Amino acid sequence: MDTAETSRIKHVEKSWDDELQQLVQTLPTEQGWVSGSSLYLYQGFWCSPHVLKPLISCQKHFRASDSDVIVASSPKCGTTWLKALAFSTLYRNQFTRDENPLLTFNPHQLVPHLEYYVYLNNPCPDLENICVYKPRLFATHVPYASLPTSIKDSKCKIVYMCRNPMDMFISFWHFRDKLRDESKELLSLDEAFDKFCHGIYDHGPFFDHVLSYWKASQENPDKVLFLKYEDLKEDISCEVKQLAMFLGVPFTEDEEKQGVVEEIAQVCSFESLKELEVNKNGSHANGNPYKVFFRNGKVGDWSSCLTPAMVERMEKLIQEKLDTSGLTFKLSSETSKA
Ligand code: PAP
Repeated sequence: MDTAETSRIKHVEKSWDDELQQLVQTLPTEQGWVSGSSLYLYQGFWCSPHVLKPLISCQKHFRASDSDVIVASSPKCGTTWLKALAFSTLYRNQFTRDENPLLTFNPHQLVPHLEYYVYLNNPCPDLENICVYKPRLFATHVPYASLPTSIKDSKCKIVYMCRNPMDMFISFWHFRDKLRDESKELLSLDEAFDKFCHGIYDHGPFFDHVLSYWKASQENPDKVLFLKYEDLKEDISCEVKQLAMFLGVPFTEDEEKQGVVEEIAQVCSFESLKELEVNKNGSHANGNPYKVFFRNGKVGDWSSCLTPAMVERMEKLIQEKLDTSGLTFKLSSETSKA
């Protein structure tokens, strides 16, 4: 790159940083769950300052193509699982069972996150190089309304994964705890729960996030597939078949007879991913160990952590927020509540 080009890029980056600084000053802010951290309310959802820049870069520059697949989720709703399943289903004919890259790479390496990875340090990343397999598969935590316009306007497909808010909350609190710097303190479960109920956590409010994709899936079921963590736990084969059908790569009769669906379910299961060397001892480029993405992977874990008062508060919120939406959550492996 010549000197003129280098200085042009520096100039663009400087003016972009200035623009961002100005924007940040106009955004409502709240303290995050870890001491010294803050969250900004951007386009109606809360996000950490380090995500704002790549997120806005992505909104400005990402051009979806019709064949792209986007896996979307609110954090801790089963993103890792969905990435593994989408990857293994979509590309199953591009490698043999024993050569599935999932056996040696973490799902987050294989399905890059748009705002946490692809646009993290570069407003114009080389997408073709980042996506080794085709069609391209990306992930995002952004609510539907804030997706880059081309994702909404193109024919690309979106698969959304949600999870009941009580398990999601507990999972998020533990995740924050495991990743925090030892010198920082995490809010108590009580305090964090209160913030969560007010929607204040990365990519919250929870109900706005979930409902944004729920409505999109109802309006356009060919574009947005809405999956629930609890349903996958209950009948993974049925959900994997639905996923494959939605992505336009249905399993053939032969594949079904050969047990390909069950193989995919097995390789992507919590138990098998958790035991892989990469997920036990590997870590992300930012230093975060991959093992933090595999805690216990259960439905109903909240029941041993939340007080009856917390449960009552959340049940009321669920009723109030989901109201007539038609969306329901399974809160444990036995009962189903709206
Ligand atoms: P992310 O949104 O930050 O990428 P995400 O993968 O959604 O994280 O959340 C991790 C949760 O999914 C953990 O839940 P837990 O804390 O309640 O245990 C993790 O255990 C669970 N998880 C990860 N992989 C799987 C899997 N293959 N099957 C089921 N659950 C899984």
